[in-house]
Parts: sequence; structure tokens; C-alpha cells
Amino acid sequence: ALALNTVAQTGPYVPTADNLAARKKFQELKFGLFIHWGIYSILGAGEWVMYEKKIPYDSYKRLAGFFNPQEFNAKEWVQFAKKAGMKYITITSRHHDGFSMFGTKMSPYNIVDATPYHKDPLMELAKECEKEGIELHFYYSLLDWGRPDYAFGSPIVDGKPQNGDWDSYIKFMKDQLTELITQYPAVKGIWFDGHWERKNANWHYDEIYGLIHKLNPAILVGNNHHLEPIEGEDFQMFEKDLPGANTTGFSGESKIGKLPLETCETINNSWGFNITDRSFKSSKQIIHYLVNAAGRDANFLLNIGPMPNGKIQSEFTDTLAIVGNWMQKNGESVYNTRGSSMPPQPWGVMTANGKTLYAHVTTSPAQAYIFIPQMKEKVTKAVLLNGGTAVKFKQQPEGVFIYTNGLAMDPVDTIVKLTVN
Ligand code: FHN
Repeated sequence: ALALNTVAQTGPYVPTADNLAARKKFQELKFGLFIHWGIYSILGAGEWVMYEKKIPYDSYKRLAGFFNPQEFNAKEWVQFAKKAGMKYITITSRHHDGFSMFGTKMSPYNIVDATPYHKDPLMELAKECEKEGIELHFYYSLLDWGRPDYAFGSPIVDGKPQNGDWDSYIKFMKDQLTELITQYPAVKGIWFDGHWERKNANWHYDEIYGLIHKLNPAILVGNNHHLEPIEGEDFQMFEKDLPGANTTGFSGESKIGKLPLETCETINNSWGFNITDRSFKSSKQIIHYLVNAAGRDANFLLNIGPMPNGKIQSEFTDTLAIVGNWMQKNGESVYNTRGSSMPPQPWGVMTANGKTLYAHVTTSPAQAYIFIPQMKEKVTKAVLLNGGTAVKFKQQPEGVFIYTNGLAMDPVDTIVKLTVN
């Protein structure tokens, strides 16, 4: 293990063939479930509750003693995701509060050793995901509010916190990542977060990413650092933003690199369980976000915060059952597609799967047609995906006019399926 811990990357990162295949597969999954779940869920005020309510770390730690999610059932969660049409799950293995939601040997502050539950829900989930063909990614926080070696709040000098023990913290992370990658089946990705808290620190990404890819070259590494991709990463994520939209104002978010893309967004306004947050997004809003992401060549990772007992609240299951029904009918226009080269239009976006294109009309056009600019291929056929009604079109050098007058428009998304040659 010691040897592995000192692995550093030498030279530029060259993804293996397995890694490239994993990236391609990932891009085809399109829709994933993001889960923020931890001892903070007990307080029902989101995952930042310790920081926001200024709860001293030692007091906050007591929550572990009450965390006993007797009703957690990995099968239920995986079936919930599948029913919603989701193909992968990204779950918090450790958030900023530093509590490990898995059976780590690297710290006693974990769900198996520090709670009355005494079981490892992430192992259950990983086994269930493997069984059901759902890919699993682990969210992993770089930021830690409690560990003395991290020394939260300490000024950064020469890439390290002035207090604390940075080398020990980096080693701790590498040891935990080794556990996550080598012990949990179905794990396909690591999703880092918290970089932005210490922008000037030397995070030793060369060593950390190098270690991950040494342990399993196909693991997809992503980092929510709000920067352009760093050497060694395999996908680029955008938090609460469609790629290129940059509505959150995080610096660098608008620059889209060459890696597979993912965007995450919350189902209400919270990541972790929040009992007062009732700003639920509608199924239509979720479908639109998903379609808009797909049209921009990005996966959509939709977040929920399960309750402390392990159950998912009914508002989420109800909405996502509707999304799942929609995906069952219209999934061919999303899964396995890639964003088309056409930039988003006032009426919507396009997705493409080989010679088949899908125009997603999510905003009814003011005129009696939609216009698809820059179409190089020749359109040979246009039908409504739903029902197969033929759709009139006219192709001109500057683009294609699709006539929508007389068509039964769908209030959520009218999908015109085009065949090109
Ligand atoms: O601070 C976290 C937050 O709690 C949550 O995990 C989100 C998910 O994208 N990321 C951070 C904010 O950038």
C-alpha cells in the first residue's frame, strides 16, 4: 500500500482504451441520480448546517450517535432511480463535515463505527448497483471542516495550511480513495468537491488522480473546482448550470473543455435533506433541464437529499415517476444521443444518434415553423416521435424549416424525429 500511496503521475495523462470506452458509455447514460446523505440529514436543514448554524465540531459529532437509518433499503433506492429513467448514481461518500458514510478504516468517524446503525449503506448500494447495471460514482469532499490535519480556516502558505499537517491529510484522502476504489463493486467514478475553499493549496492532484487511475484506469475522475479541466480528469462538471450558461457566476464555468460533460442541479433548492424547502421543481422543469443538457452534449445529474431514516420523500418519488414515464416513451431521443452541432435555438435543442436527429421543441414557436440552421446532411424524413405523424419540412442551403402548424404540440416537448443521410 505504501508504494501505491507514493504514485505520482509522470508526464501528461494518457487515458487508457478502457477509460475512453468508459467515457463514451458515461456520455450515453445521460441521466443520473445525485444523492446528498449524511448525519446532517437528521437536522433537516441541508448539508451545510454545521457551518451555517455555527455548530462546534465536537457538538456536531454527536449527531453520529443518533444516525440510525433503519429504513434504508438499497434496492428501493436503485429501483427509484431506475423508475425515473436514471442510469447512474453519484452519492456522497464523505461531505465537508468530514463524516464518512462508508466503512472506512482510515478514521473512526464513519457510519459503521460511530453510529448505532453499524452497517455500510454504500456497500449495500454498490452491490445493488452492480446487480442492476447501474453505474456508481462516489462524491468525495476535498474540504474538511473538522480534521486537525486539514486545519480549516488556516491561511495557506506555500501551498499548505500554515497549521495542520497537509501531507497527512493528502495521505488520508489517498487511503480512503483506495478503499473506495478497491473495495466497492460497480464504482465507475470519483466526483471531487471543495477545491474552491483552498484555491491556492497544492492539492497534489497529479498524485491523487495518478493513484486512482493506477488502481483502476477506467475510473472517471471529475472535480467540481469551477475551473477548466485539470490534467488527469476524465469529465467536466457544471454545478447548477447548463454548460456555457454560466448563470452561477463561478469563474471559468463557461469555458467548455474537450471532456465529457455533466451538469448537476437540485430537485428543490437544497442538496441535503431540507425539511422547510418546498421549492419543488416540476416534472416539466426537470425534463426541460434534461433535454437542454442533452442538447448541449451533457449528462444531467439530478440531486435529492434522502431523509435521515433512509426514505426518499414522496414529493420526489411522485415527480420522478412522471419523469420516468416520459423517459420510457421518449427515451430514444435522449439516451445514447450526443448533442448535435446546432447551437440551442429559441424553440429548443437537438440531439443526435447517428443518422437520426431529434428536434426537441420545448418552447412553442411564434411562427408556424421552427428553423434548424447549418444542416449539412440531407433530411429524408421527418415524423413526430410520438405517434409517427409525418411532419412537413423544406430544406434550403441555409437550413431546414420544419412546419409545426397543424401539428399536435406537446406542452412538455414536441419531438420531431429526422432521418438524414
Ligand atoms: O458545497 C457543496 C454543496 O454542499 C454541494 O455538495 C454541491 C454539489 O455540487 N457542491 C458544493 C458547492 O460547490
